[in-house]
Amino acid sequence: MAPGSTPASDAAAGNIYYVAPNGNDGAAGTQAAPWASIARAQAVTKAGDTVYLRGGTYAYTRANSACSSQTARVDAITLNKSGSSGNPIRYWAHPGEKPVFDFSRMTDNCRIKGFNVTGSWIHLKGLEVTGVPQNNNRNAESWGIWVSGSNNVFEQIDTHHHMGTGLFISGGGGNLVLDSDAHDNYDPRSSDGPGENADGFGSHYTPAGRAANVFRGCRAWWNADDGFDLISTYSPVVIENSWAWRNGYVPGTTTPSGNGAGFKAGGYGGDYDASAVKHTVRSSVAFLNKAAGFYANHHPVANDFFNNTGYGNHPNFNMLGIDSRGAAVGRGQPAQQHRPHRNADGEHGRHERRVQLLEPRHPPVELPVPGCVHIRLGRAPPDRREPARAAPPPSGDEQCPDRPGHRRGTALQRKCAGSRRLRERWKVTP
Ligand SMILES: [Ca+2]
Ligand SMILES: [Ca+2]
Repeated sequence: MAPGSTPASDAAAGNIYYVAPNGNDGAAGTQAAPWASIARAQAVTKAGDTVYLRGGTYAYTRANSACSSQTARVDAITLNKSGSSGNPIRYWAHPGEKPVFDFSRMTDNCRIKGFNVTGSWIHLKGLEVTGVPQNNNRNAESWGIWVSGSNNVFEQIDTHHHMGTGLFISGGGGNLVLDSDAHDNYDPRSSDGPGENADGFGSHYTPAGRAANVFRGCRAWWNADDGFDLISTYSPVVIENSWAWRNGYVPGTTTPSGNGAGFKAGGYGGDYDASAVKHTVRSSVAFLNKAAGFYANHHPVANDFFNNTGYGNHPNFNMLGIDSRGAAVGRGQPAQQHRPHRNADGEHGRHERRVQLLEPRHPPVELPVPGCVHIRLGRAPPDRREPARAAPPPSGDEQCPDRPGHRRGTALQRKCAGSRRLRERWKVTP
């Protein structure tokens, strides 16, 4: 198919191009003759165009510019061409395929951004992003995906095993992070100490008056610092229908590492800031995080924490705020929060929550709403040096409210299929 032709079945109005690991940047960018790099695609695309990334690994060994010092910042990929409202530039996984951007062999001796998204109205979908390193110990962290543009969409992104935060919004507003995962991020060479800055998702430094950045349907686990972190930002952030667990540990272990909050919703480094805005965390779940599940982090105004569930965190909810004199003060009462019950003997009883932790997402890829979430620890208490245990397969009588458009039988069939894979991955004995 030649660039410029648009199949009637495709929603995109603009041109369609192709990039593949075995492509050639001197080629035509067609399905039959794809380009090799996303950079080559960006040079041609304009608002409304779609670039399909074929499955396979796109391995990077050096940034697109040189380090000017050991503390300079360089990018493997810079997305600086913007789409427009209603006509984003789309960089999408080819349907049914998994493009993997592997930055683990980059050797640049300074701070590295895997993707640096400075443009706006860009839509990334279905990409796996992994392995951004720290190649010296003079910086706080590197970053998997850095976002300073606005009105971008990051959908079905799997960002993991970076020496820094998985997806870091810095200054942009109106971005949507949708149905995405950030996990196993750990910054062992951080100048602040090992593990101190590798969050799953972050939103920081956005000036006042911008549209909210939104995280919806996202999962953050086994990040060395926090699952979600909203410190030092001046426009609101909304986190909803999202999960955070096992943050604050060296990935894959229960060795303590960084701060370890599940959802760290605001704050300004412990200082009172009169420009603070209200953030919202709702319909979300935090469990087995090293520190608080839901944490206000000295925020100067009361955030909205609605309809959240905390289990096995330390503590589940910490609404620590700060007043104008700098004194510690409780900021707001979380509404409709839930802490699963324990029986008197300490065993986790019938009201415990059970989660299919790492069940692959299925179309549609939204996470279950909390009314359908069940956390179960298995027989191992959370402080043993072994991974969190996924739940055994659902019993036949498990009651989960159906989402609109879903039949219960179909949902349960998926859960049972997923739990077999979980047992292998987590060595769960039913
Ligand atoms: Ca930290
Ligand atoms: Ca953090």
